Amino acid sequence: MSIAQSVLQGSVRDRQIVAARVIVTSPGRNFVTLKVETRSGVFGLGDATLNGRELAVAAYLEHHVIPNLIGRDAGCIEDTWQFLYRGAYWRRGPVTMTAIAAVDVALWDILGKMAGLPLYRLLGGRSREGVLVYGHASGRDIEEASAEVARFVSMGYRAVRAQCGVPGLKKPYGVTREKNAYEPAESELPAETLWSSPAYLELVPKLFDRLRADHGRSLELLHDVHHRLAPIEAARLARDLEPYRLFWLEDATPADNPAGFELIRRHAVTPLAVGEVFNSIFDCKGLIERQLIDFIRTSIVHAGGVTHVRRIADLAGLYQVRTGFHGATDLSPVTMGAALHFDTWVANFGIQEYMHHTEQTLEVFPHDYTFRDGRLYCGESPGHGVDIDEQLAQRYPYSPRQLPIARLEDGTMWDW
Ligand code: KDG
Ligand code: MG
Repeated sequence: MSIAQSVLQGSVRDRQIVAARVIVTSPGRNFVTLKVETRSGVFGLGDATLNGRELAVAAYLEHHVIPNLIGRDAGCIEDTWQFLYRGAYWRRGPVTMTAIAAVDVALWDILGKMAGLPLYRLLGGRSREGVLVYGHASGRDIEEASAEVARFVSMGYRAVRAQCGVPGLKKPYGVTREKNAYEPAESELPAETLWSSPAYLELVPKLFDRLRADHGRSLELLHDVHHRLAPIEAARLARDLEPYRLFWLEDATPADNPAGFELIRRHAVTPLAVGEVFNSIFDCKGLIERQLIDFIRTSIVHAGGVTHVRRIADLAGLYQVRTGFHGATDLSPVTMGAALHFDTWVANFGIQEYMHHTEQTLEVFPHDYTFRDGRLYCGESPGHGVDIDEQLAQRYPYSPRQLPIARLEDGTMWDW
């Protein structure tokens, strides 16, 4: 009997989890991967990377999750999710939900491989051919940022996020020296950056005025504030940017207090995206139900995997809020693979963030997704279509890195 036949005929013995391991590797940047193995020899991979806090998730998996997995039926994805979430007295939080996501995605991968079906078909099948993605253009000044946008357009991108240096500020968020490579977690202890909301608020409308003049009206343009503004400042920026028709303005103010977004909505019709740091449907619920946002960015890796993010997307769909998953390079190719299957299926898809992983990263994680004409296409291999070369992974030992912090000129701590 083939593996696929045995699954369809319900061979619990074949599906039993016999081993699970955490693989930490740093091919260009740090990644944590969970490998779950079944008695039949079929294995699944889940991403467990939480930038700057990698070993916290690895330890949670090794000490508190893996011992519970051994002997379980890999096919009981929902029950395993509920066991890890409801069964734990201490719930939620980025570390726990990233660990649960790693297990969940690995189990969906196993199910796909055993059934001989790509993940998007298990979810309900194709809703679109390719997945619209946005790339990251950044420049030290407006001139350079516009030239970078042009470079992305020439590569086929239909949507580009644009960030730009702020005069007088060293290292503002999102501005990189190396083309295509964005990695803010660059030192063992957090680097200090300077922030000034007034200088930034003066600059950003000028940036988008120039981008529309240089690149026309049809290109989709996005911008990430990275939680730096107070609600009333965010409202002003969203209003000032209205003439430039942004696809979205991201993380305009911290979402700890969702009511802050009411102030933005009262003053502007610029679409808002929020949620890359969320890890539960309860973080999203108020913003979605009160229609305070237009795109939800919560990612599969940081919010409990396919099983939980599917519930978030369904809730969002009721309010015409669309998905726009986080896709920075600190989410491994395993997350990108799973996200692309999800994006290919989900009814209320909006856009997918896509930053290029380095060649080193891509060699360690062989994958079957491809980029063409501004869209990513998931492959047809069973599961999520991303593997890990464990031998190669061993050549890149963990290298501790933390994300930067931001301070105002007078030394006051700020949101980075
Ligand atoms: O680890 C932090 C990064 O993922 C974050 O800074 C990237 O804001 C980000 C984005 O929109 O991709
Ligand atoms: Mg962001």
